[in-house]
Amino acid sequence: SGGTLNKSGDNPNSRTIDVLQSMCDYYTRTGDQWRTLAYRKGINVLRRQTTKITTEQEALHLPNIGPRLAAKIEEIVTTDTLQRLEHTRDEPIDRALSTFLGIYGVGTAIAKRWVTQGFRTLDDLIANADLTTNQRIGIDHYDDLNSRIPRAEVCALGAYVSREAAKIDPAVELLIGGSYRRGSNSSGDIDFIVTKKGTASVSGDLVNFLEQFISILTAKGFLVATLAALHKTRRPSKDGPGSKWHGCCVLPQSEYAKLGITREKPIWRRIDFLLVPGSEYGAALIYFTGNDIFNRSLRLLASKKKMRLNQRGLYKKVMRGKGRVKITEEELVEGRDERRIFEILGVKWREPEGRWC
Ligand code: DCP
Ligand code: MG
Ligand code: MN
Repeated sequence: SGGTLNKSGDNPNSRTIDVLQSMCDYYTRTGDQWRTLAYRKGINVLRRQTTKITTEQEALHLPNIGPRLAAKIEEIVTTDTLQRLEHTRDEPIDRALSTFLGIYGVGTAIAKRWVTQGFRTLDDLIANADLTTNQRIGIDHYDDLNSRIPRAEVCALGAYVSREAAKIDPAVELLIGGSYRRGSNSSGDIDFIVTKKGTASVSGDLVNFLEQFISILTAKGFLVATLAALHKTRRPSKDGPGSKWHGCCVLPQSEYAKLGITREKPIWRRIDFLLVPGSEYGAALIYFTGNDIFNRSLRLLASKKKMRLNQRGLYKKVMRGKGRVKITEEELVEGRDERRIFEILGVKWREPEGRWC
């Protein structure tokens, strides 16, 4: 299966996918889990098509696409939109929810609370809501943070960051995971996996590196906001979120110029760093490459095989203990090697480009 087909944008069904995705987002907001799932499945099937699906009949022949979705696909192709979707635009509460969910870090609970409190617009929030620092950043840079980053810009950001990293510690390796590694032609953010060969923990070299790196990149004006600060003293745990830093960055004008783009005002981009010891690199690669649905199905498969997969490794449950005292413990099976984790799980290797669900 050719991975390039998955890049939304150069897919012949990209307009259909976009409209269905908006409809899917609507059903997610209204809490309609059944329709949300049906749309997600349908979208993923369309993503894999190499030709444009134009009629209800053609759509019906595809797996996971029922009569209702098939009719919607034809409606999108012939009218360029969906009546049902247009109707949602007249629902002020849904419009408000949709706007609020676009604020970084805001989930359904907060968005719904604001709606209940009578807020409908970002200006309402700025004027009257109790906002955290991050929510304020998310509102002040709403348009920037809601625009996708073109692949070429992700590349440029990656090159800049790697160049600066090498000046501090050339043995530190940076790789861009997330949708970029899956081959997407645009990304919501830039996900850096930061590792160093021979490390079994992030404390020491890796944490020291990132601490220094953040302060240098901030001084240079590349990093412009911190959304989740680096926890240096986090106790190591099997499930812990790991050492990460979340924030915003701007590509220097000179780097934009190299791309042939002139910008009066630099665009704020979301950037994440995840610190990973060499011993956990494979598991972290799987987790941070995603997508989230693919990760969920791998974890489910692991649990069916009496194992557990998380971003640190693949574990198996073992029974220990003498006499009547039985203790179930977890033993690391594999953490370092991405391919080995697939093998042990009994899953055929999938290139990152194929990991869309
Ligand atoms: N991830 C996950 N479960 C979550 C959040 C993230 O498994 N709830 C994993 C899978 C994601 C990866 O982390 O692919 C990176 O998270 P992002 O939110 O950055 O998602 P993507 O990079 O996949 O998409 P986008 O282009 O929107 O950033
Ligand atoms: Mg991402
Ligand atoms: Mn991310």
